[in-house]
Amino acid sequence: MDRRDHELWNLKRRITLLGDKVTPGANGLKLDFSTADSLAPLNIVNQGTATADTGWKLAKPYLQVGYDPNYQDGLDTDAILFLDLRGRTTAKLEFGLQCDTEEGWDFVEVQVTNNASKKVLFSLSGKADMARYSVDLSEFAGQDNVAVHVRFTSDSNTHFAGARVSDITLQ
Ligand SMILES: [Ca+2]
Repeated sequence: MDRRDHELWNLKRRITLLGDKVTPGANGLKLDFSTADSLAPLNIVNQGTATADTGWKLAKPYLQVGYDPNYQDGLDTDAILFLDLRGRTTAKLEFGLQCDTEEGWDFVEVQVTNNASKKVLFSLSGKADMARYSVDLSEFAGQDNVAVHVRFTSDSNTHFAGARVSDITLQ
């Protein structure tokens, strides 16, 4: 990554450190956006043209970008879940996602950062009906500072409906 990108990631990591770190219990963690009153413990970080209105927001029953109206160009909006995975030997993220974006240019991604690295573990672009997806986070089990980023980005032109997340679970 280039210098500016690196600086932005460091900035986001500092902001995230101020937020709630979650230690998933024996039953894991479930964020159900049909019943949630807020996005906590998710931390929303907006860059580019993204604002509280145009970035990820709670629009029951979804965590949502766009959809009535369509999303905007130039978005970089990140819903970050900061995890303490010490004491775990495995970890699996699951979520329901509907997507309608400009294929190849506008993306929903799951990126995971820890003290050492940033990895893209899931990427979806184009049109996809609501479906469930899972991402294996076991390589991060046992670690203290694990940040899971559900990130939506759009380029400088052409936009469609957006992205909707129904729930996020960690098991
Ligand atoms: Ca676009």
